[in-house]
Amino acid sequence: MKRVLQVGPLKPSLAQTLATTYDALVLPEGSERGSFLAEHGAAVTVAVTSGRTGVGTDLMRALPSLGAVVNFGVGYDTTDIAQAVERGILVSNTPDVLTDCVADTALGLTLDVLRGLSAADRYVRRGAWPTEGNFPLMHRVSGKRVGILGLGRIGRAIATRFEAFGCPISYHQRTELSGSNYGYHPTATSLAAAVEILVVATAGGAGTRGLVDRDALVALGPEGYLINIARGSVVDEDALVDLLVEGRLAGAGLDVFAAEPKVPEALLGLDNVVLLPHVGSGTVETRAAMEQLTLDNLASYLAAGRVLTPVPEVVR
Ligand code: 8YV
Repeated sequence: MKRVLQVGPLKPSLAQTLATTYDALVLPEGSERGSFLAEHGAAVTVAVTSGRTGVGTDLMRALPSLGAVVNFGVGYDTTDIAQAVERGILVSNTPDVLTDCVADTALGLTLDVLRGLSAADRYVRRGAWPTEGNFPLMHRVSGKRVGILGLGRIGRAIATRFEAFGCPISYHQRTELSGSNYGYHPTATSLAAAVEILVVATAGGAGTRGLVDRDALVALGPEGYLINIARGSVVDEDALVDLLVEGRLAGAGLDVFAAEPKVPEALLGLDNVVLLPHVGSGTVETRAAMEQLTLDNLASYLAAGRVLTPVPEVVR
């Protein structure tokens, strides 16, 4: 008997399908968790979770029969991939279907920060236009030098959008792409030093933690903007806040933070910073596609013991 476990909150319609079609168990929070796992842990063969929650080290250990983690979201840094690989546990995510919306969000953040759209909207709403006059001049997006950290599916979709704005593109990631027209930089800091807008589009997790460190942010400089639609862990958030407060960065557009849903207090009063509550893929259309792909992965695992879109680490 294959038992499905829901781990963490999920889109309500997805949770509903898990309950009604798959009779899924739901992992409780807090003190009930231990007794729940003692009773049901051994029966669970597949966990359905989201990138926000994941199946971490201890939970995975408490599920000895686990064969698959089906993840709603492209990012899976909250799941213990090393243990999954070691135990032969499959892990799936939801790539491709969210690429366009996340890339659109990166462009939206860029336009908003450089042109001050949210700040100008606040200016109108607080009645400042008739009393204080014209809104200050802001900065042009078209033609700016853009650096992309992580030229995967989402990074490439962001790059092609910026190309339509006439922006020269360069990038950094571990390996240089052969045949790319974009300029390669061997480090995040050299990329940051060369561009006016640095867009973080790399996967989260241990391999990229703090990749955009204080040096990289200093290199981006007082005329430079940071856009992050990836994971807060990729950027040294304390350094980012310091430099923004000190005026040593021109601005930032952030959809992700180090300790969501906590947003550093010091950013709340800054008009050159746009803060979003992790909504990169948050459209009706994209979330429906992510839900369908999650259910397709689950059905495939239950019927055939394989997932349709495995994460690269578990592809055998
Ligand atoms: C989702 C995301 O909000 O796909 C991802 O990695 O960050 C977002 O699309 C999130 O994963 C859903 O839980």
